[in-house]
Amino acid sequence: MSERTLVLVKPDGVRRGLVGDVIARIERKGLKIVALELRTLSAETAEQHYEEHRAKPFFGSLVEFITGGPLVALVVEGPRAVEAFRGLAGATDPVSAAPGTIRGDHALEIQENIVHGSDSTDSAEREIKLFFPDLF
Ligand code: RTP
Ligand code: MG
Repeated sequence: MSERTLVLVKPDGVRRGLVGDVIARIERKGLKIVALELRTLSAETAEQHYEEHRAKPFFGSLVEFITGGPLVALVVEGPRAVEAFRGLAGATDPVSAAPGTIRGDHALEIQENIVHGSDSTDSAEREIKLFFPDLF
């Protein structure tokens, strides 16, 4: 059964020229890209996207970071795509992320960790609606 997940190449990833690397890993894994857009998020969209973290101490900083430059949003499809992309991304903290993962290979800072991937099929549906309302 195929499912969809929302992937973001965050502004640090775009700034550092890592869009191609992330897309290559998605394609090499066999996942399919069904939507892709370069855009700069408004604070409102960023706050909605990261709603679950609203009460966390890093929320303000996270919103500032994610709106601080263009990002690339993708909808990625395939068997267990949510889990498959989380595997490609690696652990949230890039220092702990395994070498061979996107975060493990490219980052050291917990906030500037290159990519986002939905954490469940419910989150994926909510996030895809927010970024690509016309896709459903
Ligand atoms: P994401 O939502 O971006 O895919 O990352 P994730 O599921 O692996 O991690 P999550 O707990 O959802 O955190 C969302 C993003 O917030 C930033 N963060 N900063 N300063 C901090 O302690 C801290 N913790 C998390 C990261 O950019 C993380 O990806
Ligand atoms: Mg998350």
